[in-house]
Amino acid sequence: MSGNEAQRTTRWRAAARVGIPGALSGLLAAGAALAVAELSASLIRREAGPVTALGGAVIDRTPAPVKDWAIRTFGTNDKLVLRLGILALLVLFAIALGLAAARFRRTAALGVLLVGAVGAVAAAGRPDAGRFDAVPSLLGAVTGAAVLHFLAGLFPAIRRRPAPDAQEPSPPTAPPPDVPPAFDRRAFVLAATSVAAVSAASGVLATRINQAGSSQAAAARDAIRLPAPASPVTPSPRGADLGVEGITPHLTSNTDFYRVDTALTVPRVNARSWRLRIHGAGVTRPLTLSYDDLLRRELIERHITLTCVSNQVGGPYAGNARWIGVPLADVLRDAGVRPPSEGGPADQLVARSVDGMTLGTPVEAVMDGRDALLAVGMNGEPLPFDHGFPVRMLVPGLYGYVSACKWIEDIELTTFADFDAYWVRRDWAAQAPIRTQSRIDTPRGFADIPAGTVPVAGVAWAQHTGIDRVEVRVDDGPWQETELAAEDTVDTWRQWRWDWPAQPGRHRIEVRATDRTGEIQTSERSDPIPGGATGWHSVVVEVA
Ligand SMILES: Nc1nc2c(c(=O)[nH]1)N[C@H]1C(S)=C(S)[C@@H](COP(=O)(O)O)O[C@H]1N2
Ligand SMILES: [Mo]
Repeated sequence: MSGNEAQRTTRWRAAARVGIPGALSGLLAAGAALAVAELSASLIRREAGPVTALGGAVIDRTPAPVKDWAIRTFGTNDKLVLRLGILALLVLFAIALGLAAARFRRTAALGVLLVGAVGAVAAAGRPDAGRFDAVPSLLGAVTGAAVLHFLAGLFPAIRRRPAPDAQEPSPPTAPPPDVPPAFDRRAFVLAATSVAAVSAASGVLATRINQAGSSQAAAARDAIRLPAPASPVTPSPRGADLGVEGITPHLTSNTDFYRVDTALTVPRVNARSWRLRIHGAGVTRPLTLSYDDLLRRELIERHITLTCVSNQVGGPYAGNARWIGVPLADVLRDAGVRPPSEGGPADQLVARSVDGMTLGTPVEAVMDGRDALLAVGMNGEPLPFDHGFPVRMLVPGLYGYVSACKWIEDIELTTFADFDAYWVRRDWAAQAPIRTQSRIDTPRGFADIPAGTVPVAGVAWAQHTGIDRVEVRVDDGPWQETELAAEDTVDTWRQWRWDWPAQPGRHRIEVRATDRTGEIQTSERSDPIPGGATGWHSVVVEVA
């Protein structure tokens, strides 16, 4: 080993001696901060936890194209990816601050406080923030800073070394400058282990408290018996399901139903204390309704196909369920609301949810006779938490983001001129009727299939207008009329099928639908933003 190498090795050893306890202290401080923050959030409000609050703030500030990309790339895992991203960033900060603490103990502790302050600001700034939502982040920050300051006091500080040629005479009693001061390894390990143990225990306790809250909410939901609807659903006609292998079933189960929302933790609303307030322009009798008030009204049950505006051509964000609810138009009339066509002053209904989401719906559409609902039931059970328990809105024919407010708690009558809802502020259209779409479910894209008769099948939707025809073509050949499933209602999607005499080779299959007004689905490709994707779905398959 050359002298130079030996010197380098010694320097590495010295760096490791400070670096390892430094990084470790940073991570332990972050762990302690998060544990204390999550524990206090479990007692104050689950959503006030710093990771959830930061995630929510990030979601709200993410530019639309990035959000679309995230939904496209990660699908419904987008929220998990976001959480992991935030945690990864915190780990990096923690290591950096821990390393800095070796030399700048107080500054590093201040850095921890600063990171915590960011969490506190994010938590307090959430649209649904409670009065104490900043507290968990602040408690966590103080804990983290104290832990880092304390641990950093136990490991050797990096001292400035005199330059090699400095002729500074040192008093004979001073220790040689290259030797780090003694490091009481046992004391550090003991302290680090204690911090880790207490943090882990707090984390477990926080999880337990959250789980207890969740199972309490689940038990309360399970105990609910929905009354029989005064107007039950007309069963889907026989033949609404064509029974083709690989096709989307006509009715979507609750577990298969897509979920799209900005909620990082699904709200668990207590139906007993839940209230819906209806107020605003033209409301002559403001109402506050309880869950029981709704259940005492006449309930109707309907099949309605819901679609998300961010669905790509051929995408999965559409589902058809059997919903039970109160006709929203009746409730609005009770409140004295008249639609614009009858001289009412409000053309927009703004729904607000317990998690601060706002959705703006045309009053005219809600009151034009369609089955707009304050829904309480989905496929025969109370709404699942994921889908808006205890009450959500649904308006056949309108994309979810302008109509289907989950966890609703407030309805305000206003105008489109006066108020932009959440997604409208992010450049999505203020008014968005669902665009006619058709999708090939089978065969799947890039499937290898044997030559012969191949069933090509899927679904098409044009909610509240109806589907009159679906055609497919292969390799730009002539359009072929498909067999349409029996129509359930104009508010539901419709299956279609065509038997393809498939010859060997690579082929491209395209589909297009015609709605009840006779309009053929446009071939022009457009992005989901601002008002929903257009264009024909196609798949390429290999026939052997
Ligand atoms: N409170 C709340 N309601 C919401 C949303 C949301 O983010 N928050 N997303 C809307 C959107 S964009 C759609 S497409 C539907 C999706 O409903 P689902 O998750 O039950 O399928 O809910 C709507 N209601
Ligand atoms: Mo959506």
